[in-house]
Amino acid sequence: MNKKIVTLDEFIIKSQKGHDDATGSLSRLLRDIGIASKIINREVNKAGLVNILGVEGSENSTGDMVQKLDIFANEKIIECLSMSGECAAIVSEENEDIIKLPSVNGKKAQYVLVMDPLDGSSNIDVNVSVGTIFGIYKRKSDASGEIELEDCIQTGLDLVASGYVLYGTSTILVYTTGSGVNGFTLDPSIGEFCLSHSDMKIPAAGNYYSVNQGYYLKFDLEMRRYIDHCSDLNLRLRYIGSMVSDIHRILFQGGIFLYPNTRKYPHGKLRLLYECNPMAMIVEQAGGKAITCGLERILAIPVTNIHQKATIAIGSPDMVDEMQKFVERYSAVNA
Ligand code: P6P
Repeated sequence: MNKKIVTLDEFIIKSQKGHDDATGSLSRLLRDIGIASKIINREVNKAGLVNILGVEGSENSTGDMVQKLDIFANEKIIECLSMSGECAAIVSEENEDIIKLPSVNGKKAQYVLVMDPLDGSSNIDVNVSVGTIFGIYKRKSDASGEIELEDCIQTGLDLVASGYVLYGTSTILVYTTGSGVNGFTLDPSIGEFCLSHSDMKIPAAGNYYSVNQGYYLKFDLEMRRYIDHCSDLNLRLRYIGSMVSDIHRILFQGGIFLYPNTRKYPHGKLRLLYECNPMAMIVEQAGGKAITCGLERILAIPVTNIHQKATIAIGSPDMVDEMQKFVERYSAVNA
């Protein structure tokens, strides 16, 4: 007998039933993200055909060259979330400033979305998987007033939901609202994200480590010693330069992903608010760990500006613990 299909919409509504105070706003917001992801998926899958490849030429707020698909993804998510009125503001890697969304039918939107609309976009032209990363906060200020910076620069511990969409050999949406992690694979034949991975748990350890080995000589001593240790253990190096893809593998098969500080990126390259925090919430909810290379818990780091950077070591708990021991042993700070 065929297993019952549980769509993302059904799952979201069923999950909401567990929360008496739920008004349905968060559910509608999550469904809006699902809709935007399907539209982005359609374009990502035909990027090579409709000449939306190629570098737009402009630089985004983080100084990266912008791909046209980045802009498309950014605009689609903003458009979808503007229609339902559940989101009061958006922080995006593609926008220097906070995007304030107009009220819809007088609704007082309770939520703020932080996102990297298309992470790993430098891979688009070579047909390597890319992803959307998102986090959702409940605004702190009164919903009848203007959005304030404090609504957007909350720590990761205040996230009410986080997720990512990986546009790969199949398209999968993985998210958590703080009660476990579930994965939904897009079935193009019915245009629905269908529950494919229930209550995901990361293995305690794995055979993969993921780091840009090209920067090895630019890493601090403690990171080089830990990377040497991974190599001594004959772990497999897998790094495709797309954070969502690299961490997705580790979530499923175990391992550790590292983006340490280098001379070029003294505070790390990845963004705390809309890359590190959402991925850290997901991995922690799946039983993993996420810390900086300075051993701070990612989710607890105070956020002072919306494009703040952080170093990160994220993945299987036993492997993050072992990396921590190397930092404690070899770090100049502890010397
Ligand atoms: P590097 C993609 O540009 C990204 O933001 C992440 O998806 C990825 O993990 C990282 O940067 C790759 O950076 O310096 O190794 O090319």
